[in-house]
Amino acid sequence: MKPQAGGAGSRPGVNGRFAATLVVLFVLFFPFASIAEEPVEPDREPFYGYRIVNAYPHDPEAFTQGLVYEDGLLFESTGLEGRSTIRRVAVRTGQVLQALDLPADCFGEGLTLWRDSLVQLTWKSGIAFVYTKDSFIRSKQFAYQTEGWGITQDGAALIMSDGGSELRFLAPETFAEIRRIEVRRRNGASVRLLNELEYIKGEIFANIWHSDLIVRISPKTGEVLGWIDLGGLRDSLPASPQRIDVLNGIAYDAAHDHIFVTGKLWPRLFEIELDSTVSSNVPRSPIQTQAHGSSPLMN
Ligand SMILES: [Ca+2]
Repeated sequence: MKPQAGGAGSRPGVNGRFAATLVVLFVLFFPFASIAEEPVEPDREPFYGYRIVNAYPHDPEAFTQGLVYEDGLLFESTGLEGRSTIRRVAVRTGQVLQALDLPADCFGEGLTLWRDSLVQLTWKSGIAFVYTKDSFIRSKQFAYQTEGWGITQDGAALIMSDGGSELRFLAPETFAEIRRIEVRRRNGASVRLLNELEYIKGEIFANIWHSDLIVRISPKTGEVLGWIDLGGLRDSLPASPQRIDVLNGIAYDAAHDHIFVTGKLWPRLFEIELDSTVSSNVPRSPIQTQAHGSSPLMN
């Protein structure tokens, strides 16, 4: 399809002040405890634009929770009890080439590749399943104490989110915690609801649950490096018999420096290219931050 601009381009001014006023009104009239909707500070944390390179079919029944790309194929984890799977998917057709059901009481979550294995989290079962990459034979499993949301890896450690503002670095062979970081904005506010993850060129990209935002994170410090607002992708989603749910799913094609993104029950998978220009657009999705220590919402 024809590439489209997204995100970048506008300048601050009347529109920015109007949007800021809307944010202020929102905070005044919806004073939820522990969640603060903040106006964007584009001079402090850059918003990066993007360009749609391609759009492909995506199974509208797939409640996408984890997404990984390798050699022209996607590996995908889907959620919901009784409907959770791990699957191998052809990018261009969206065809599911191979799928394995999870136990009916398990809710599939994040997914990552580790050498010749796939590691899949479950939401509340406290179990990570490990499969052979080629045949989906379940080779072992790990136990953990937190909720499982997203997972990726940096070549040395697995990196896991639990819906809060922390990311845990785990030993790939034992799942033992090595260290953890808290994701914080430059103003000190922690960023919660970190969901699906992808390690891209030395940064961690994370979906923020219930928003169309991806946050770019320093793996060393947890500092927010920037944002991408993918709300514009919804304009390119066709009508679907299913209720289209939230953005979720980030996979990286290093050979082309492109990113694949989709969402829960989305009928499209998008291939995008990041724009190096920094946008001052106010995002459609308010950024949710909270004081340290508050508990995450339900995934
Ligand atoms: Ca991913």
